[in-house]
Amino acid sequence: MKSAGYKNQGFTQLKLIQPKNEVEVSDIGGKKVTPAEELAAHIGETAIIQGSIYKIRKMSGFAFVLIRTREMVIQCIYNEEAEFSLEELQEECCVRAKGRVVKEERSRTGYDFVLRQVEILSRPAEPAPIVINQKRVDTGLEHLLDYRPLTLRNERERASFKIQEGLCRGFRRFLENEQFTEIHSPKIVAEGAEGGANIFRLNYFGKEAFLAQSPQFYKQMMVGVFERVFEIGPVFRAEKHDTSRHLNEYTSVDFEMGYISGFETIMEMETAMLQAAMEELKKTCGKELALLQVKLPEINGIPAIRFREAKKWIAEAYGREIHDPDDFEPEEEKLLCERIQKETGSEFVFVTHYPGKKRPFYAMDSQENPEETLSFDLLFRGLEITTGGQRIHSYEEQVKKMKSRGMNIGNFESYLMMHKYGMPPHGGLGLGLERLTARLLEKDNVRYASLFPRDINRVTP
Ligand code: AMO
Repeated sequence: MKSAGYKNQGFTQLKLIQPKNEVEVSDIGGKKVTPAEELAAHIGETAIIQGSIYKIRKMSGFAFVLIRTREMVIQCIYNEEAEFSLEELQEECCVRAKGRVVKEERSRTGYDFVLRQVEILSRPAEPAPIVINQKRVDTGLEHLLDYRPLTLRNERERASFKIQEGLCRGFRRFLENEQFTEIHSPKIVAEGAEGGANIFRLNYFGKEAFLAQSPQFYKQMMVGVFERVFEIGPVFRAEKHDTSRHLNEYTSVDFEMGYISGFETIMEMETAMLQAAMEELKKTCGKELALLQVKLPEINGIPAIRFREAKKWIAEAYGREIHDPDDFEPEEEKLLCERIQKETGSEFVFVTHYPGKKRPFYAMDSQENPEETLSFDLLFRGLEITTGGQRIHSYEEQVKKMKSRGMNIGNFESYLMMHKYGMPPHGGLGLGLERLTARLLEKDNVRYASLFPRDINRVTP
């Protein structure tokens, strides 16, 4: 449809927006901004780039001007070819720059960009209160988080989140390939799925509602619809303790699938999913992995050990007393990983058959030992990153288990609808994205792996 057509209908101000119109770079001529990734193919040519001035380093007779583009930091050279004064530039001002791409082996990208003209698009109102353009942001975690909109601009800081994005892309590609359907479940819910006290309560127009602790109920319901589903989205936990592994809002990577032969099917799927994500990182995040010197784990199968056996094993190997026979202490998770790695070379370990006492009501109990559930956790480099397992699919069995826990069945009518009207044997898992990212980057606090972490003391920025 042409814009003239609109005029005939009596409109005068109506404009037709064309898909992806090229940016008009009026001040410096030329129309097209070349993505940094493509510049290497334009050696010897004139090109236009856009980004923020990351750093200006004056040398004798010339200057290095680093421009932070959406993909990478480009080393630009200010010399006699420039038709503007270096004084016009300041750090964190946003520019479009026209210049020449020249081969330069010593540059990280293999080329330099020799500046000729710049168009200043905006200037900061004040100089940054914290230095962000050194190799690392040299400050403690609290300060790093206080200035997050700024500190994330640091090359290393932002690289962490390109890696996190790469992980999600790897998961998504893998799951799509395995014919999982991506879903988006509600985050305002009428009942908690995971039990425990860590649930946020809402006043929902005078009624009580909650923030979803997980997409558990909904992903199960959707197994009845699509058989295989996944979701990558926010979940909420009112953690009252300030720990290095807990956030009040985190990103949960969930999948759920039907027609499984046991919870082992879920562990096999997760092993393959993690393998695929590591391959995706190698393929698409090479420069970030190199910058942060990330050691990717080798995944050639993941060893599995029963919970009770693992507890005993650690107690004996390290001469420790068992304080809580039904759960791991953080230190035990570390020791187990250490020992497993020594014995098998794997940085991951599945711990299976968790005691029912510590598992939610939807977990299926083991036939051979009803005290245990057909569930597992996955530990990676000393930290639990996943919980998963087989769920109860029979209506009678589910109602019985809920009653035995003193739960009010009436509150769970909509959840139980799927059981009542037929469900296949199914199971799934939830993986904490920040925990996985933090361990991958060998950070000792999950907050480093969250863009804007929420904890008991922090809701800003
Ligand atoms: P669970 O409650 O164990 O299981 O959570 C699954 C995974 O989420 C991560 N995690 C957290 N990460 C950061 N901050 C927190 N406060 C936090 N709490 C949990 C952990 C954990 O392994 N519905 C089940 C999963 C399932 O069975 O499908 C669930 O939510 O990495």
